[in-house]
Amino acid sequence: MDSSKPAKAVKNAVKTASEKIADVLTPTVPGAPGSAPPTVEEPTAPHDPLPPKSEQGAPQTRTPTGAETDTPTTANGQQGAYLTTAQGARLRDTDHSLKAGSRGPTLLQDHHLREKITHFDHERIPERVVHARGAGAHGVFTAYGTAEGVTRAGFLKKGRETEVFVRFSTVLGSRGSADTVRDTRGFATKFYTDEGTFDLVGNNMPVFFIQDAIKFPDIIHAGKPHPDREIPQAQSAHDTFWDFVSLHTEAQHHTLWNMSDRGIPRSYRTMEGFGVHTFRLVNEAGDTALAKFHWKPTLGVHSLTWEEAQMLGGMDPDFHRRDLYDAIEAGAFPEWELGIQVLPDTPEETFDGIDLLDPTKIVPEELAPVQPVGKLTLNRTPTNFFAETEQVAFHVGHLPPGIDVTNDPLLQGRLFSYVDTQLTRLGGPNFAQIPINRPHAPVNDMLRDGFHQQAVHAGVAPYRPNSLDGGNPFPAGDDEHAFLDVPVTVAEAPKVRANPASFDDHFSQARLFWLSMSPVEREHIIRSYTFELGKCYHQAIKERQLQSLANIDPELCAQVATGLGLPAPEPTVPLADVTPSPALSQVGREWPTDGRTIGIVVDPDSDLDGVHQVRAAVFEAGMVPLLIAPHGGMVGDLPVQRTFATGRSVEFDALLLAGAPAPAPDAIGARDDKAGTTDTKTVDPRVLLLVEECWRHAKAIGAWDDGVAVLRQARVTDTPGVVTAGSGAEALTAVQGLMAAHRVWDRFPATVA
Ligand code: HDE
Repeated sequence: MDSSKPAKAVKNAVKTASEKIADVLTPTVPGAPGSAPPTVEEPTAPHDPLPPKSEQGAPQTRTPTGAETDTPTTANGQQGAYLTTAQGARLRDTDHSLKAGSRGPTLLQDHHLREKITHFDHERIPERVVHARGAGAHGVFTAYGTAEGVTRAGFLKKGRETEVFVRFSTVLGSRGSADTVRDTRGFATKFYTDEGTFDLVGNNMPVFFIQDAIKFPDIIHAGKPHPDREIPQAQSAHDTFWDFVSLHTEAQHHTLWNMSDRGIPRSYRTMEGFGVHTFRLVNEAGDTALAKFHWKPTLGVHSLTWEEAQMLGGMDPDFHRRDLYDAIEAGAFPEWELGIQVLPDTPEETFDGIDLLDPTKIVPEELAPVQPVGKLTLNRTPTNFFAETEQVAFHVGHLPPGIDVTNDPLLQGRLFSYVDTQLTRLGGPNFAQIPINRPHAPVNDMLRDGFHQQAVHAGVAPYRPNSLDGGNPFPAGDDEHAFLDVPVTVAEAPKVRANPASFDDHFSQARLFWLSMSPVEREHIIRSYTFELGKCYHQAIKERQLQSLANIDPELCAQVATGLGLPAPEPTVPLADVTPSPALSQVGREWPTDGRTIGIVVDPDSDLDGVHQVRAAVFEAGMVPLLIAPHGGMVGDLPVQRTFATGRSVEFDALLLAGAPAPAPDAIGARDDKAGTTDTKTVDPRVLLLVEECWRHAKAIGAWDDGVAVLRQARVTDTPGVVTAGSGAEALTAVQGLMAAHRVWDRFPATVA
């Protein structure tokens, strides 16, 4: 099979970048539902289903056993112009049940009613026990060829393009929970390689709470809502979480990552991803190496502020999925480089004293550089959430030849869990035949029958050895790209329930992480611990966690203790003498601003020509302008996206002010709480609130013309990151320059060194 074919199909299915740019200059902002604008009157002329939106993709139309079909992906969707039953019989009415007279009763013979309601009654499937809340996208992975020396995996050969599906997720929350909660994020990638599917099921943090899979139910039970009241939803700021992590101190390193800005990403597009475990690579010659996988986002790693995250939980609980879909629709395709840290495969399975089987440990990049091996581009949104994002089934055991597992005891347990969970979640053993899960390699297993079997297997001998089916299927060797279970020597040892002694070090790498943070990142960590522990009811739990903080760093402990009103304990272990890893810090560099959102405040008296130019320039820069005005509809000939009533600062990465709108008619507390009182204000109070919040969240703010008066009234002129300019173009240039650093960090000097 031509391995590059799937990727070509991806390319054909999406618009080229220049077509996208032409689109956005039209100009439109992303997010409108449906592929054609609706009419006011209900349509009555029959026609075929509308096509999907231009940025939407769908799983290839492969057969259940992996064969290409050359059928358009829309063939999996509804067909024809007329309403039918599930069996294809056309229907003339779906608005009334069949009754004995118009006043009833309803007749049991109404098979259409029963089919419709019965199917509806069974529309839900169990949500994932963890990572229930997620969003996915299709894309393509292009290999650089730089991994060819260490792995025989075909999809990593130079220039090879492989279709992928990625699902991002939070861990703790239910399927309907908010995107922006403080939590670890899942980053699971399905590579449809022509040697079998490879799933890299990772997180946005490189370490895990536990070292042994047998503790997974414990940590998840502790993090999920309390079993009696079922609160709180999707968060760790509660007693059971802190009870567990303060007792099970191997969780401290991961907990510190969660308390850092990594726990509240700005976007899925600005997250790193990590395979977490050490994997074993094997090359053509049979040589092995140990490796850790990393995803590096082109846009850099960026986070929300804690207040933004909390506000977004209410204002826009779908913030991250909306951001992902909007960015793809706007042509700002999210990109990551896949990198590997290659480590010698020694019998000790350690590197520079770090136990590579311990998933609570990282290997600092300064010790083993991350070598880029390919690029991932997400370029299509799903056509149907349930069919694709909900039904996609990842498994750490989906491995291509050239990549194998290690004895990491967490990974070993996962190898069991991921198939097991799908049996309940997807209703039987044939989940690999669901379109999003179908491999892009020929499937010739001897698995048969079961619920929802979609393959029509021929032959009489699904067993080996056989002669009745001519001996088929045949075992493959190295020449036929067979998967290789690397013949690692297992030392003779007694059966024990125990960890190696090296797993006992629970604090040194947590300290390494703390010491690698910039001052502002440390401030954020202090406030997270203080907030989360402040939400716990029991003092014993807070005291116990403070002890762990003392063992990580006395200053961190002292600052959190002050916030909690408790004494700071002394360390009970010697503080580790570690070398910081600057690569762990998120701040201090500049990154592209593609796909970022700029709010522009306008009113009919603003410099509308200037706004026109700025709006076009924002689109041209690959960002999204959202006009915020006193009322909906149009201001001049400009379409309004948000009003002072519907918009909120947290939606924007930066703010531009083109005018100083007087209080609008709805700027009264009774109509809009945000307005409060207008008694003393000449500018609409919602605009002042916008400025205040953007300022508080260290966002770049620019104004020109009448907009400058707003800055004065908000008392933020002459503060860092607030620009007054002679024109809209000038204001935008300055603001975009500031956005490259993500936030105006020097607006709030840190108090800790
Ligand atoms: Fe998972 N995990 N996990 N996990 N995990 C699942 O599989 C499990 C672990 C991760 O978007 C489940 O299909 C056990 C580490 C992601 O569909 C389940 C253990 C890491 C996703 C499961 C772990 C992860 C899952 C739930 C300890 C980071 C979402 C539904 C041994 C490296 C995938 C499902 C998606 C999902 C079990 C530990 C990442 C129950 C038993 C470590 C990103 O099988």
